[in-house]
Amino acid sequence: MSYVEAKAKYAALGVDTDAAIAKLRNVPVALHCWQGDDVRGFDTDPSKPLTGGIQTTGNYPGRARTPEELMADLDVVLKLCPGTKKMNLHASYAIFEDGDWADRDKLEPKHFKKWVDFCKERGLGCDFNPTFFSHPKANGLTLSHPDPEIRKFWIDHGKACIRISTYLAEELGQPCIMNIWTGDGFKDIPADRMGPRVRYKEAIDEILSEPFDFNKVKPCVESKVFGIGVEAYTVGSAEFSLSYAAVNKDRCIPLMDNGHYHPTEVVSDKIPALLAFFPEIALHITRPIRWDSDHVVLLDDETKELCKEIVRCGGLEGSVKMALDYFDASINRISAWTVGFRNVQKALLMALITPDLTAMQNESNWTEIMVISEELKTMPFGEIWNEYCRQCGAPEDGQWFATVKAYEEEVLAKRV
Ligand code: RNT
Ligand code: ZN
Repeated sequence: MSYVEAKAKYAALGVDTDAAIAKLRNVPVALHCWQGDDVRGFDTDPSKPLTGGIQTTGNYPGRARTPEELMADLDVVLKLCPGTKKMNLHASYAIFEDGDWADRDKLEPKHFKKWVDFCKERGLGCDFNPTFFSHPKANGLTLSHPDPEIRKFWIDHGKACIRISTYLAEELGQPCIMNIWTGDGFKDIPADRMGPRVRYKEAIDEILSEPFDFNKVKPCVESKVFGIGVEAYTVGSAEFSLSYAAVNKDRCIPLMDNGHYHPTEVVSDKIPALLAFFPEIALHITRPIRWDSDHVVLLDDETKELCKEIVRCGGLEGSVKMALDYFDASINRISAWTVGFRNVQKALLMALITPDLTAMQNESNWTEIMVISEELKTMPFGEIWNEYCRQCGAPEDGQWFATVKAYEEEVLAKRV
């Protein structure tokens, strides 16, 4: 079947596929730099393990070890993915010139100049994240630490990151979403649950007292249910983070990561709940398996439902800031990046060409909603997707993996 035939089938359902394609092409989705090097970054000893409540597993060959390698890998991914991409960096990806190393509390915009050049050359915006993990001072607690000196170190890191985010936004002419996530928590039952949360709240207040323009820098607070090694208690729980964002709406937005909830909760349902109260929300799109395992995003039911809610709730108009967040070290990392990014694009496109059945719902016509929803599953979506890829100058399905294999042979396999 050709695109023209597929388009006619959707038109019969009242759907304009050309308009859907045109719309999706301009919606930014942030591509996380950390899939390429297993979240290691460049500012600490690469032989040290990742700490702070997140973990990568696997040792597939070809991990990027330097900024040059990571950028080269990103270039492959950017070419293989349709749509508007935006970079997403962690502070730990600072690039230091010889002898110029700075600790996290002393990071400056200049340490991200090479990333700005990278983004400018490719017409990308850039999001940013302070890195409150994988550091000698990140031992269990950071922003909620009882020791005021450690707390101050991390508050200063957060403030430095606001300045860097302003730099990124101004240089690249697009808002920078700056996400605050810490793995602060305890392995076992705490004696005091309140103290760390009050300290965490005050520490975020201090970070956000650093001057910034909320139109340029969008600080977020990301919640979590638990992490490996901190199973009993998470300082930045769902209630904590959502409440923080709610009472600081003028300078902060909530971020939901769909790996950070109890396994029967779904972020798709939480999107309209939050948008009833917040003009803007942010998402980390991932795939949890039993826990926050950060597997590559698939085109599975929840990814589709999540994207359906984003589209239905008007999120593509800017109220939902989308970012990927996963890291699989057990498979080819370029492929992991590409599969996940393409799947989010697929799910968004699928949502855009799904007829709006609101009127049927309002008439309690659940019978027809079911019939149409089920029959949509056998519509020729692949043709619409391939047309989208063609219009974006990206490879269609079936046409990109050979590039990854060749790159693995020529480049990744030589990284030993
Ligand atoms: C960890 C959080 C956090 C990180 C990244 C690297 O559970 O999801 O967003 O994955 O910041
Ligand atoms: Zn996340």
